[in-house]
Order: sequence, then structure tokens, then C-alpha cells
Amino acid sequence: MAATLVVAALAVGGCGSAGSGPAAPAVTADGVQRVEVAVAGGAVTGGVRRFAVPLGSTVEVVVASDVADEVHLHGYDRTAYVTAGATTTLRFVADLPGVFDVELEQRSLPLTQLQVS
Ligand SMILES: [Cu+2]
Repeated sequence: MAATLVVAALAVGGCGSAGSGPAAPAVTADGVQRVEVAVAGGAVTGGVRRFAVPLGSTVEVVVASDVADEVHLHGYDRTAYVTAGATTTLRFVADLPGVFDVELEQRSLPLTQLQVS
């Protein structure tokens, strides 16, 4: 659980273009695209990344956070609340193509980007 702090190595934040293209999420046994994000100390552990998910697939964005906030998926306009020290899962069908930001709404903290195509 309490992994090392990789955050500092990854330079300053900002929703940078991740450089090396989108990553592939984990896929569960039942075909769900699973993107996991952890927030600790006001930053996304490992940095903000973009994930490519297939159009029409079921996606779960799993957010673990050390602060309470609202997880907001733009474009689809879906929200899920997370309490401090807990995890929340935002599950939806990716039926709208494009690139969509996920953020901690109250802090305007970018969490990840989903590229649906
Ligand atoms: Cu938002």
C-alpha cells in the first residue's frame, strides 16, 4: 500500500502532455478497463498520465485519495465522492470518443486523462 514517493522525481506538475503517448489500463477478467490513480500529499502518485480506452468499453476509474474531494470526469460529466484515506470507483461506459480530463474538482487537481477511441 504505502509505496515509496515517486512524486518528487517527476518534476513539477501541471497537466503536461505525458510525452510518450497514452498508457494502456489494466483489463479485468470481465473486460473492464481499469485505471487506478492515487493522490497523496496534493499530487498524483507517479504523475498525471493519459490512458487509452476502447470506444464502447466499460471503464472503472479507481481513485485513492488522502483528502476528501469530488472526482469529476469531464465530458461525460460524472462525479464520485471520495473521503480522506478512502477509495472511490467511477464506472461508466465509454461511448463518447475524445480526450477527457479527470480531476479532483474542489482542488482543480488533474488526476488523469482518458483517451477514448
Ligand atoms: Cu471538473
